Amino acid sequence: MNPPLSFSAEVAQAQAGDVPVVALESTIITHGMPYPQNVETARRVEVAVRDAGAVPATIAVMDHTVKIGLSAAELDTLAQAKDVAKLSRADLAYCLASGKTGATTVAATMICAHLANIRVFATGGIGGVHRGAAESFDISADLHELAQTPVTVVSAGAKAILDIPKTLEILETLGVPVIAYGQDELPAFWSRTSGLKAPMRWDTPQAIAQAIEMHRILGLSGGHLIANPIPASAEIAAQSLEPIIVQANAEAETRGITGKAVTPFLLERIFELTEGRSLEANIALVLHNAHLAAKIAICLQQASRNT
Ligand code: PSU
Ligand code: MN
Repeated sequence: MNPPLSFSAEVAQAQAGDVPVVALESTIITHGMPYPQNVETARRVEVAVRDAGAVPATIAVMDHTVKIGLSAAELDTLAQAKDVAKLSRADLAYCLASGKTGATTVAATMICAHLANIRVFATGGIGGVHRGAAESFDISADLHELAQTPVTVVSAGAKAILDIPKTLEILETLGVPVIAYGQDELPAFWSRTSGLKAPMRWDTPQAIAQAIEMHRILGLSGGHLIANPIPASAEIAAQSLEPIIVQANAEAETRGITGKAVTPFLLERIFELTEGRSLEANIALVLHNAHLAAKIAICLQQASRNT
């Protein structure tokens, strides 16, 4: 039996015609942003991918099927649905077998994208090592997925709510190439700076595509993490955000929030504490990542034609 994938007409047509496809996750819709901004953003991200010359495939689990590309109606239903499961590697088969609706995190989206033959994926920020992980052991499964599944994830760096130095250490241990786009410093999601030098840097989508292709030719497992700095016009200065992040993390601890609930809780509290500014920045950076992901997907297709 083949994996239960169902392709939207747009994605099926793109793949048949050799048009590059960019995967998009759905946890950002169900657990990362409030309604209606979540569905508005999801639509705009799809448009950004098309405008850059590729085809978007938003991925989610519905009715015992992995949807590779959602219809407008499916996207709308998902964005308003309550009790959608947040799916990582561990939950994917369970959700499919049960027939429940599930939104895919970075890890699960990578798995589904790979099954669907999609090599590039755009999101906001990946999960990573949480602050206080020495006690809580809270390290996102996204990091291990990057080590084993050959999909390039275009993000705005690791979220500033995380322990970014430890996140980089784990990525290094796991052998995941982390590439900053167009600058030396690793960006930190809402801001362009993190105070940390990125392990690698490239300045064009062509160069990124060539490196990805070489990784594949060498037979190396896993994906790439591309860290694309948020546009300067949309950034929130790291210093102004830091006290809010500290407060949100402290509240999560006091309230005993653990596991999958941590990241959604922190994002929501930061949204409230910044009076919506964090959401505006989040939307700007996802759109920006969608554009770069489409450009990389186009170059990757050209690069693999030549090898
Ligand atoms: N980036 C965002 N918003 C989000 C997420 C990422 O801008 O909601 C989601 C992604 O789906 C990511 C997940 O994979 O948060 C990480 O969750 P955890 O920390 O529980 O692994
Ligand atoms: Mn976690």
